[in-house]
Amino acid sequence: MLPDVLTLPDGRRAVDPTTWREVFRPALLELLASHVYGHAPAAPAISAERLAGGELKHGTWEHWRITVWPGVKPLAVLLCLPRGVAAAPCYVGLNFLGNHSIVGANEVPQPSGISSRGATLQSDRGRAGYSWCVEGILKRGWGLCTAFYGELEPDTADGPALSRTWRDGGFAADAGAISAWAWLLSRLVDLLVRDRRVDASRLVSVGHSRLGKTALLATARDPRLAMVVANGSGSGGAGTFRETSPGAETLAQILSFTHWFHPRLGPDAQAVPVDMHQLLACIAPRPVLLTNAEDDDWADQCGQLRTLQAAAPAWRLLGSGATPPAAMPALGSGPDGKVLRYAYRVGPHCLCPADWSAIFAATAAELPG
Ligand code: GTR
Repeated sequence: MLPDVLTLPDGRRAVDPTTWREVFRPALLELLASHVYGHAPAAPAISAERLAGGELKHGTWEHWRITVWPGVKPLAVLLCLPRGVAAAPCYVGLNFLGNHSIVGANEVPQPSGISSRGATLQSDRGRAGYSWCVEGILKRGWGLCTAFYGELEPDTADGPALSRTWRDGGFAADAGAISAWAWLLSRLVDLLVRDRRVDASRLVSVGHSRLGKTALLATARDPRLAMVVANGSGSGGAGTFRETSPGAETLAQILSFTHWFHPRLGPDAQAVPVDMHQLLACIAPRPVLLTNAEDDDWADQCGQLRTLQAAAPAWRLLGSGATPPAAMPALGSGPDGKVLRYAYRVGPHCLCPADWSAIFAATAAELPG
């Protein structure tokens, strides 16, 4: 059984929107930080410069370099903006293969840093354009802001990590990589909110798999994100630790990625005082879209719907008319539900154009211009 989303482990209950906002949500975020992901510091003021740019069919691309933390090497950011839109809403998320994989122009640099596969590859140039549907995003008048996830926080157990730099700076020493990646996603938000060409009220975080977990945590923490899309996020994302479906990744299994989480997180789900419906609840009353694939049992497609349903009382408490789907939506039928949405498609674990069809439909419905 998942614990009631409106009750804290110490028995305190959220009874109205004020206690939710002032006591309950901060308490949930603290439980998530101190038992699951680790803490992240408040943001220093970033500095940013635009270094290159070019044309795309339905817009433009720009390469930015932002300094996110004193003494840490800069982060390369790719910003794509649509043509002819005064203030464009924007998708924002980290990518797996490098910015050059999304826009293949030679002037988009291949980032340094380490993913779980190792260094970025020149042969990936332009290869992930398909996953991100850049032209489809631009054609709809939206922008995309992204950075390579491993540039400052490598996806290895022993790499020099941002979280270690924070420790040297006197901050908590407990941040896992997901916490650091979520913090970096918010630095992209820092860049977007000061750009007049962007509609800062319509920033939607997007992430796949471990970066779907990251997008959920970033949106739970950062109220400037208006909506989240988590694709195949699974365990430690929209897949709970306590109620794992047969064939889905368990807490004990995901702990093989020790560096993703707080060092205290152990394999006994019942011993963790917080679960993933409470992570989702920290996003309330903002819209959530979970997208999943039929051949992705590991990500616990059915369990994720239960998480969405278990989180819904938080939206109701805040007066939102959110309604998650009552049952698994038909494959390929589009994003079912209201505010709390779920889309289910055929195929394997990946971010692909069919996911973007659902993302475009859900963002148009939830965040109309
Ligand atoms: C898997 C991991 C999942 C998911 C995935 C990914 O190996 O077990 O939780 O995060 O990696 O990020 O591709």
